[in-house]
Amino acid sequence: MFLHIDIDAFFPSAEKARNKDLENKPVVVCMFTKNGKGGAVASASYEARAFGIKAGMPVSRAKALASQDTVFLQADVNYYSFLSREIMQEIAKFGKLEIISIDEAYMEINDFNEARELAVKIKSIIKEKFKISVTVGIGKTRILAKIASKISKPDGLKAIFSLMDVGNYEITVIPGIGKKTAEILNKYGIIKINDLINLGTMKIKEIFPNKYGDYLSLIISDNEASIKFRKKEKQKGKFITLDNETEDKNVIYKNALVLLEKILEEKKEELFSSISLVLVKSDMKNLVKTRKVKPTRNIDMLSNLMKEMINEAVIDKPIRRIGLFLSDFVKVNQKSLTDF
Ligand code: TTP
Ligand code: MG
Repeated sequence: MFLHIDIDAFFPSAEKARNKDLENKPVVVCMFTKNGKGGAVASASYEARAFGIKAGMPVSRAKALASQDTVFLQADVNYYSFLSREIMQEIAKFGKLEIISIDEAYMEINDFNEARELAVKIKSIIKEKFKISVTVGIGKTRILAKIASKISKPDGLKAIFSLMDVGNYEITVIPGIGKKTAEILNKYGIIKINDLINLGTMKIKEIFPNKYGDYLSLIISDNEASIKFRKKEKQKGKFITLDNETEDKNVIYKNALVLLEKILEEKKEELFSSISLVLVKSDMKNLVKTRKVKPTRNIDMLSNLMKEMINEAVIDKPIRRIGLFLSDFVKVNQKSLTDF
Protein backbone atom coordinates (compact mmCIF):
# COMPACT_ATOMS: atom_id res chain seq x y z
CA MET A 1 0.00 0.00 0.00
CA PHE A 2 1.04 3.56 -0.56
CA LEU A 3 0.06 6.79 1.11
CA HIS A 4 -0.06 9.90 -1.04
CA ILE A 5 0.11 12.95 1.17
CA ASP A 6 -0.73 16.30 -0.41
CA ILE A 7 -1.08 19.60 1.40
CA ASP A 8 -4.38 21.36 0.68
CA ALA A 9 -3.99 24.64 -1.21
CA PHE A 10 -0.44 24.81 0.04
CA PHE A 11 0.64 28.42 -0.53
CA PRO A 12 -2.65 29.99 0.67
CA SER A 13 -2.78 27.57 3.61
CA ALA A 14 0.76 28.58 4.55
CA GLU A 15 -0.34 32.22 4.52
CA LYS A 16 -3.38 31.45 6.67
CA ALA A 17 -1.21 29.54 9.11
CA ARG A 18 0.82 32.65 9.89
CA ASN A 19 -1.98 35.21 9.81
CA LYS A 20 -5.18 34.65 11.74
CA ASP A 21 -6.93 37.52 9.91
CA LEU A 22 -7.00 35.37 6.78
CA GLU A 23 -9.04 32.60 8.44
CA ASN A 24 -12.00 31.52 6.28
CA LYS A 25 -11.18 34.24 3.75
CA PRO A 26 -10.61 33.67 0.06
CA VAL A 27 -6.84 33.97 -0.41
CA VAL A 28 -5.04 34.00 -3.75
CA VAL A 29 -1.25 33.67 -3.82
CA CYS A 30 0.27 35.14 -6.95
CA MET A 31 3.54 35.53 -8.76
CA PHE A 32 3.21 39.19 -9.68
CA THR A 33 5.25 40.77 -12.42
CA LYS A 34 7.76 43.40 -11.30
CA ASN A 35 5.45 46.36 -11.90
CA GLY A 36 2.84 44.59 -9.77
CA LYS A 37 0.17 44.77 -12.47
CA GLY A 38 0.43 41.44 -14.26
CA GLY A 39 1.30 37.96 -13.13
CA ALA A 40 -0.22 34.56 -12.57
CA VAL A 41 -2.02 32.76 -9.76
CA ALA A 42 0.20 30.20 -8.00
CA SER A 43 -2.61 28.83 -5.86
CA ALA A 44 -6.04 29.81 -4.58
CA SER A 45 -7.56 28.80 -1.26
CA TYR A 46 -10.68 26.64 -1.48
CA GLU A 47 -12.86 29.68 -0.67
CA ALA A 48 -11.32 31.46 -3.68
CA ARG A 49 -11.66 28.37 -5.87
CA ALA A 50 -15.42 28.64 -5.34
CA PHE A 51 -15.27 31.74 -7.58
CA GLY A 52 -13.51 29.76 -10.29
CA ILE A 53 -10.04 31.06 -9.46
CA LYS A 54 -7.33 28.54 -10.33
CA ALA A 55 -3.56 28.12 -10.43
CA GLY A 56 -2.02 29.37 -13.63
CA MET A 57 -4.73 31.94 -14.29
CA PRO A 58 -3.66 35.54 -15.03
CA VAL A 59 -4.08 37.74 -11.95
CA SER A 60 -6.30 40.11 -13.93
CA ARG A 61 -8.77 37.30 -14.61
CA ALA A 62 -8.66 36.17 -10.97
CA LYS A 63 -9.41 39.71 -9.80
CA ALA A 64 -12.39 39.90 -12.13
CA LEU A 65 -13.80 36.69 -10.60
CA ALA A 66 -12.96 37.47 -6.97
CA SER A 67 -15.23 38.81 -4.23
CA GLN A 68 -14.56 42.15 -2.50
CA ASP A 69 -12.93 40.51 0.50
CA THR A 70 -10.59 38.26 -1.48
CA VAL A 71 -6.99 38.76 -0.40
CA PHE A 72 -4.29 38.73 -3.08
CA LEU A 73 -0.75 38.06 -1.85
CA GLN A 74 2.67 37.87 -3.44
CA ALA A 75 4.17 34.39 -3.14
CA ASP A 76 6.82 34.06 -0.47
CA VAL A 77 8.56 31.01 -1.83
CA ASN A 78 11.34 31.02 0.78
CA TYR A 79 8.80 30.71 3.57
CA TYR A 80 6.87 27.95 1.77
CA SER A 81 10.06 25.99 1.14
CA PHE A 82 11.05 26.28 4.77
CA LEU A 83 7.58 25.23 5.93
CA SER A 84 7.54 22.37 3.44
CA ARG A 85 10.79 21.02 4.89
CA GLU A 86 9.45 21.26 8.43
CA ILE A 87 6.22 19.45 7.52
CA MET A 88 8.03 16.76 5.54
CA GLN A 89 10.42 16.17 8.46
CA GLU A 90 7.47 15.71 10.76
CA ILE A 91 5.83 13.19 8.43
CA ALA A 92 9.13 11.39 7.86
CA LYS A 93 9.11 10.38 11.54
CA PHE A 94 6.46 7.79 10.60
CA GLY A 95 8.29 6.06 7.77
CA LYS A 96 10.38 6.38 4.65
CA LEU A 97 9.14 9.37 2.73
CA GLU A 98 9.47 9.90 -1.02
CA ILE A 99 9.07 13.63 -1.50
CA ILE A 100 7.93 14.42 -5.02
CA SER A 101 7.21 18.14 -4.88
CA ILE A 102 7.02 21.03 -2.46
CA ASP A 103 3.77 19.70 -0.99
CA GLU A 104 3.45 16.05 -1.97
CA ALA A 105 5.04 12.83 -0.82
CA TYR A 106 4.53 9.08 -0.89
CA MET A 107 5.09 6.53 1.85
CA GLU A 108 5.01 2.77 1.39
CA ILE A 109 3.21 0.82 4.11
CA ASN A 110 2.89 -2.95 4.29
CA ASP A 111 -0.53 -3.31 5.75
CA PHE A 112 -3.80 -1.56 4.96
CA ASN A 113 -4.96 -1.08 8.54
CA GLU A 114 -1.60 0.31 9.44
CA ALA A 115 -1.82 2.69 6.45
CA ARG A 116 -5.20 3.94 7.54
CA GLU A 117 -4.13 4.53 11.13
CA LEU A 118 -1.03 6.32 9.98
CA ALA A 119 -3.00 8.53 7.62
CA VAL A 120 -5.27 9.63 10.47
CA LYS A 121 -2.26 10.29 12.68
CA ILE A 122 -0.39 12.31 10.04
CA LYS A 123 -3.44 14.44 9.31
CA SER A 124 -4.01 15.30 12.93
CA ILE A 125 -0.37 16.00 13.77
CA ILE A 126 0.12 18.35 10.81
CA LYS A 127 -3.08 20.15 11.69
CA GLU A 128 -2.07 20.48 15.30
CA LYS A 129 1.55 21.52 14.75
CA PHE A 130 1.25 23.64 11.61
CA LYS A 131 -2.46 24.58 11.43
CA ILE A 132 -2.53 23.17 7.92
CA SER A 133 -4.75 20.45 6.51
CA VAL A 134 -3.47 17.67 4.30
CA THR A 135 -5.28 15.08 2.27
CA VAL A 136 -4.08 11.50 2.35
CA GLY A 137 -4.90 9.00 -0.36
CA ILE A 138 -4.28 5.30 0.18
CA GLY A 139 -3.81 2.99 -2.76
CA LYS A 140 -2.45 -0.32 -3.91
CA THR A 141 -0.13 1.63 -6.22
CA ARG A 142 1.24 5.18 -6.10
CA ILE A 143 -1.12 6.21 -8.88
CA LEU A 144 -4.15 4.85 -7.05
CA ALA A 145 -3.05 6.64 -3.88
CA LYS A 146 -2.66 9.86 -5.83
CA ILE A 147 -6.10 9.50 -7.42
CA ALA A 148 -7.55 8.81 -3.97
CA SER A 149 -6.16 12.05 -2.59
CA LYS A 150 -7.15 14.04 -5.65
CA ILE A 151 -10.82 13.06 -5.41
CA SER A 152 -11.08 13.52 -1.65
CA LYS A 153 -9.54 17.01 -1.33
CA PRO A 154 -9.59 19.11 0.80
CA ASP A 155 -8.92 17.57 4.23
CA GLY A 156 -9.77 14.14 2.87
CA LEU A 157 -8.84 10.53 3.51
CA LYS A 158 -9.72 7.77 1.09
CA ALA A 159 -8.49 4.34 0.03
CA ILE A 160 -8.60 2.80 -3.44
CA PHE A 161 -7.76 -0.81 -4.11
CA SER A 162 -8.43 -0.96 -7.81
CA LEU A 163 -9.06 1.57 -10.56
CA MET A 164 -12.55 0.08 -10.84
CA ASP A 165 -13.34 1.63 -7.43
CA VAL A 166 -13.35 5.01 -9.17
CA GLY A 167 -14.90 3.79 -12.41
CA ASN A 168 -17.57 6.48 -12.40
CA TYR A 169 -15.14 9.36 -12.25
CA GLU A 170 -14.00 11.15 -15.38
CA ILE A 171 -10.71 10.04 -16.90
CA THR A 172 -9.11 13.39 -16.07
CA VAL A 173 -8.70 12.37 -12.42
CA ILE A 174 -5.93 10.04 -13.62
CA PRO A 175 -2.59 11.84 -13.26
CA GLY A 176 -1.17 12.38 -16.73
CA ILE A 177 -4.54 12.65 -18.46
CA GLY A 178 -4.82 16.33 -19.21
CA LYS A 179 -7.19 18.26 -21.43
CA LYS A 180 -5.54 17.22 -24.68
CA THR A 181 -5.42 13.49 -23.98
CA ALA A 182 -8.97 13.62 -22.66
CA GLU A 183 -10.08 15.20 -25.94
CA ILE A 184 -8.47 12.41 -27.94
CA LEU A 185 -10.04 9.73 -25.74
CA ASN A 186 -13.43 11.48 -25.77
CA LYS A 187 -13.46 11.02 -29.56
CA TYR A 188 -13.41 7.27 -28.96
CA GLY A 189 -16.33 7.67 -26.55
CA ILE A 190 -14.08 7.36 -23.51
CA ILE A 191 -15.39 9.74 -20.86
CA LYS A 192 -15.29 7.82 -17.61
CA ILE A 193 -12.64 5.62 -16.08
CA ASN A 194 -14.88 2.59 -16.65
CA ASP A 195 -14.84 3.35 -20.39
CA LEU A 196 -11.05 3.39 -20.32
CA ILE A 197 -10.90 0.09 -18.44
CA ASN A 198 -13.30 -1.47 -20.95
CA LEU A 199 -11.26 -0.15 -23.87
CA GLY A 200 -8.45 -2.48 -22.86
CA THR A 201 -4.71 -2.33 -23.23
CA MET A 202 -4.59 -3.43 -26.90
CA LYS A 203 -6.78 -0.59 -28.06
CA ILE A 204 -5.05 1.92 -25.79
CA LYS A 205 -1.69 1.01 -27.30
CA GLU A 206 -3.21 1.39 -30.74
CA ILE A 207 -4.32 4.94 -29.96
CA PHE A 208 -1.05 5.82 -28.21
CA PRO A 209 1.70 3.67 -29.72
CA ASN A 210 4.31 5.18 -27.39
CA LYS A 211 5.40 5.32 -23.76
CA TYR A 212 2.17 7.06 -22.89
CA GLY A 213 0.16 4.07 -24.13
CA ASP A 214 2.32 1.83 -21.94
CA TYR A 215 1.66 4.12 -19.00
CA LEU A 216 -2.14 4.06 -19.43
CA SER A 217 -2.07 0.29 -19.94
CA LEU A 218 -0.25 -0.20 -16.65
CA ILE A 219 -2.77 2.00 -14.90
CA ILE A 220 -5.86 0.18 -16.12
CA SER A 221 -4.22 -3.07 -15.06
CA ASP A 222 -3.66 -1.65 -11.57
CA ASN A 223 0.09 -2.00 -11.99
CA GLU A 224 2.64 0.42 -10.66
CA ALA A 225 3.41 3.01 -13.33
CA SER A 226 6.10 5.63 -13.25
CA ILE A 227 4.56 8.99 -12.50
CA LYS A 228 7.64 11.07 -12.97
CA PHE A 229 5.81 13.31 -15.37
CA ARG A 230 3.07 15.73 -14.60
CA LYS A 231 2.17 18.79 -16.56
CA LYS A 232 4.39 19.12 -19.57
CA GLU A 233 6.58 22.15 -19.34
CA LYS A 234 5.69 24.48 -22.15
CA GLN A 235 8.54 26.00 -24.07
CA LYS A 236 8.47 28.94 -26.35
CA GLY A 237 11.42 29.29 -28.67
CA LYS A 238 12.54 31.21 -31.72
CA PHE A 239 15.49 31.11 -34.08
CA ILE A 240 17.03 33.78 -36.22
CA THR A 241 19.52 33.23 -39.06
CA LEU A 242 22.06 36.03 -39.28
CA ASP A 243 22.63 37.83 -42.55
CA ASN A 244 26.36 37.55 -41.93
CA GLU A 245 28.11 35.04 -39.69
CA THR A 246 29.71 36.74 -36.72
CA GLU A 247 31.90 36.26 -33.67
CA ASP A 248 30.92 39.68 -32.32
CA LYS A 249 29.19 39.17 -28.97
CA ASN A 250 27.40 42.51 -29.23
CA VAL A 251 25.80 41.56 -32.51
CA ILE A 252 24.78 38.21 -31.02
CA TYR A 253 23.29 39.94 -27.98
CA LYS A 254 21.30 42.41 -30.10
CA ASN A 255 19.80 39.61 -32.17
CA ALA A 256 19.01 37.52 -29.11
CA LEU A 257 17.31 40.54 -27.56
CA VAL A 258 15.01 40.81 -30.57
CA LEU A 259 14.06 37.16 -30.04
CA LEU A 260 13.44 37.77 -26.34
CA GLU A 261 11.18 40.74 -27.06
CA LYS A 262 9.20 38.74 -29.61
CA ILE A 263 8.65 35.83 -27.25
CA LEU A 264 7.53 38.12 -24.41
CA GLU A 265 5.21 39.89 -26.83
CA GLU A 266 3.63 36.61 -27.97
CA LYS A 267 3.31 35.17 -24.46
CA LYS A 268 1.85 38.14 -22.64
CA GLU A 269 0.65 36.43 -19.47
CA GLU A 270 3.32 33.83 -18.90
CA LEU A 271 6.03 33.75 -16.28
CA PHE A 272 9.21 31.97 -17.20
CA SER A 273 11.51 29.93 -15.04
CA SER A 274 14.28 29.09 -17.45
CA ILE A 275 16.02 30.70 -20.38
CA SER A 276 18.18 28.83 -22.89
CA LEU A 277 20.40 30.28 -25.55
CA VAL A 278 21.39 28.23 -28.58
CA LEU A 279 24.25 29.41 -30.80
CA VAL A 280 24.63 27.51 -34.06
CA LYS A 281 28.19 27.73 -35.31
CA SER A 282 29.37 27.78 -38.92
CA ASP A 283 30.29 24.09 -38.59
CA MET A 284 26.62 23.50 -37.57
CA LYS A 285 27.59 22.49 -34.05
CA ASN A 286 25.38 23.90 -31.31
CA LEU A 287 26.43 25.69 -28.21
CA VAL A 288 23.66 25.63 -25.59
CA LYS A 289 23.50 27.51 -22.31
CA THR A 290 20.64 27.51 -19.80
CA ARG A 291 19.81 29.53 -16.73
CA LYS A 292 17.07 28.88 -14.18
CA VAL A 293 15.29 31.85 -12.64
CA LYS A 294 12.58 32.58 -10.16
CA PRO A 295 9.39 32.88 -12.22
CA THR A 296 9.62 36.16 -14.07
CA ARG A 297 8.92 38.01 -17.29
CA ASN A 298 11.10 40.94 -16.40
CA ILE A 299 13.00 41.88 -19.54
CA ASP A 300 15.96 43.45 -17.72
CA MET A 301 16.49 40.34 -15.69
CA LEU A 302 16.12 37.97 -18.65
CA SER A 303 18.32 40.08 -20.95
CA ASN A 304 21.01 40.25 -18.25
CA LEU A 305 21.02 36.48 -17.99
CA MET A 306 21.27 36.32 -21.75
CA LYS A 307 24.23 38.69 -21.69
CA GLU A 308 25.93 36.55 -19.04
CA MET A 309 25.47 33.43 -21.12
CA ILE A 310 26.81 35.13 -24.24
CA ASN A 311 29.81 36.47 -22.34
CA GLU A 312 30.56 33.00 -21.01
CA ALA A 313 30.23 31.31 -24.38
CA VAL A 314 33.48 30.30 -26.03
CA ILE A 315 32.94 31.42 -29.59
CA ASP A 316 35.64 29.63 -31.57
CA LYS A 317 33.73 29.60 -34.86
CA PRO A 318 31.50 32.28 -36.39
CA ILE A 319 27.85 32.05 -35.37
CA ARG A 320 25.23 31.70 -38.09
CA ARG A 321 22.01 31.10 -36.19
CA ILE A 322 20.78 32.13 -32.75
CA GLY A 323 17.98 30.45 -30.84
CA LEU A 324 16.28 31.48 -27.64
CA PHE A 325 13.94 29.33 -25.54
CA LEU A 326 11.90 30.34 -22.52
CA SER A 327 10.20 27.68 -20.39
CA ASP A 328 6.97 28.26 -18.59
CA PHE A 329 6.91 28.20 -14.89
CA VAL A 330 4.78 25.19 -14.07
CA LYS A 331 5.38 24.31 -10.50
CA VAL A 332 7.74 25.27 -7.77
CA ASN A 333 10.30 22.61 -6.84
CA GLN A 334 9.06 20.47 -9.63
CA LYS A 335 11.05 17.38 -10.41
CA SER A 336 12.36 16.88 -13.93
CA LEU A 337 9.70 16.30 -16.49
CA THR A 338 9.83 13.32 -18.74
CA ASP A 339 7.77 13.67 -21.85
CA PHE A 340 6.18 11.07 -23.99
P1 TTP B 1 -0.71 21.68 -5.82
O1 TTP B 1 -0.55 20.59 -4.81
O2 TTP B 1 -0.91 21.31 -7.24
O3 TTP B 1 -1.92 22.62 -5.41
P2 TTP B 1 -2.37 23.16 -4.01
O4 TTP B 1 -1.59 22.54 -2.89
O5 TTP B 1 -2.33 24.65 -4.07
O6 TTP B 1 -3.87 22.74 -3.96
P3 TTP B 1 -4.50 21.27 -3.77
O7 TTP B 1 -3.35 20.31 -3.58
O8 TTP B 1 -5.35 21.38 -2.56
O9 TTP B 1 -5.28 21.02 -5.00
O10 TTP B 1 0.56 22.63 -5.77
C1 TTP B 1 1.27 22.92 -4.57
C2 TTP B 1 1.78 24.34 -4.58
O11 TTP B 1 2.62 24.56 -5.72
C3 TTP B 1 0.68 25.38 -4.69
O12 TTP B 1 0.14 25.74 -3.44
C4 TTP B 1 1.39 26.53 -5.36
C5 TTP B 1 2.45 25.87 -6.19
N1 TTP B 1 2.04 25.90 -7.62
C6 TTP B 1 2.46 26.96 -8.40
O13 TTP B 1 3.18 27.84 -7.92
N2 TTP B 1 2.06 27.01 -9.70
C7 TTP B 1 1.24 26.09 -10.26
O14 TTP B 1 0.89 26.18 -11.45
C8 TTP B 1 0.80 24.99 -9.43
C9 TTP B 1 -0.13 23.94 -9.99
C10 TTP B 1 1.21 24.95 -8.12
MG1 MG C 1 -1.39 20.46 -2.73
